[in-house]
Amino acid sequence: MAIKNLLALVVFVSVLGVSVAISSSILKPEYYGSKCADIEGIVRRVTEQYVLRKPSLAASLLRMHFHDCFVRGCDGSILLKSANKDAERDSFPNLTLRGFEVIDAVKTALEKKCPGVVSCADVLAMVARDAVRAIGGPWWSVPLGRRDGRISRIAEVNLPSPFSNVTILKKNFADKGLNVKDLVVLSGAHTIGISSCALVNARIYNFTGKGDFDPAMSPSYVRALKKRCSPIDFKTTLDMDPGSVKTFDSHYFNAVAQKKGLFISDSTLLDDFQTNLYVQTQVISGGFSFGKDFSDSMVKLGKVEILTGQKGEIRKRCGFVN
Ligand code: HEM
Ligand SMILES: *[C@@H]1O[C@H](CO)[C@@H](O)[C@H](O)[C@H]1NC(C)=O
Ligand SMILES: *[C@@H]1O[C@H](CO)[C@@H](O)[C@H](O)[C@H]1NC(C)=O
Ligand SMILES: CC(=O)N[C@H]1CO[C@H](CO)[C@@H](O)[C@@H]1O
Repeated sequence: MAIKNLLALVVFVSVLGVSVAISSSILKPEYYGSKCADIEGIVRRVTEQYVLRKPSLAASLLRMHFHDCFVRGCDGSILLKSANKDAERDSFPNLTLRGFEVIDAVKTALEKKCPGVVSCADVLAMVARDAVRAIGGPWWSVPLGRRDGRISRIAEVNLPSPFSNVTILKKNFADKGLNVKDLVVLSGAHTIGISSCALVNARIYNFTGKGDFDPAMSPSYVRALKKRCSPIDFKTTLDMDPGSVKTFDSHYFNAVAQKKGLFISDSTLLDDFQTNLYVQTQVISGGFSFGKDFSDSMVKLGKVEILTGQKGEIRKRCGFVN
């Protein structure tokens, strides 16, 4: 009876056009409980196998979940392969995505135990969490029950740009139902991982076309970056959070506060009252609330435009629709 009422409510609310908000509350950590035992243990063990051997994978797996959620929602569409090379994963920002083999290994292990039960979108959400945890980051309970999409289009990839200011970024996040706090907290993911000179050279060599650098950057940081990146170097890797790139901590906010944000999208967090206040608070408190805040915002990110109920499918292989 209670379930019937709930379904009626969902149908009613979907008709009103707010199915996103309601369906997201359908996700729950124990979703697979009776359908397959020890899912969480399998995902964690396989993820750890890879990440402990190669810790740099953690950053890419976390970023993969973010990219999945921001394009067509958290529906595993980032994982789909296209023979014509026109899927999300073929787009420019994907070039540095690594770790698809981790997702495949986890999915294979799950399929062996309970075929056709766990969605690839859920696998990705759990792997991102376990990868962060494996390198010393926080742990959060991942609400489950997402279904996999069948569509992945390169033309739809419209991720926040590293060249955007905070006004634009706030809008990008608001469009996904995420607020200003989520923006600054999730930017803290840049406490791990790497980028390359390609995305930074314009900022340090020719910011306004006069051979200058972005005044939002500290001159000593610019000098260090120039040492590593020649003006025609588009390959050499750069740490996102120099000096603390391998551990998931709050050091990123120290870097931003010292004008050592790698991208404009990092530095610009000082330009808005609320994001600036958050940065300074984490610096002063030594990241007092960052772990908890990050966990909360990741759960929200993981609910963006999800497919539930009869929508989508449970993919058998994450790279291909059934
Ligand atoms: C605020 C908007 C954001 C922008 C503009 C942005 C932009 C970028 C860019 C340009 C890179 C470098 C990629 C490359 O060189 O190929 C990067 C790396 C990364 N991003 Fe973001 N990002 C944003 C938010 C996020 C969020 C919300 C997360 C996760 C929750 C995230 C996680 C990461 C990680 C972990 C890396 C390092 C990847 C690696 O080492 O392979 N980013 N980001
Ligand atoms: C942010 O960027 C947009 C687009 O480039 C621009 O129109 C706007 O003026 C910028 N805002 C601020 C506060 O710099
Ligand atoms: C800097 O930018 C200006 C204007 O876009 C361009 O004319 C000049 O060639 C650039 N200089 C370098 C070193 O790239
Ligand atoms: C990891 C991955 O799938 N990379 C692809 C990203 O997109 C380019 C084309 O733009 C492909 O060549 C890569 O294989």
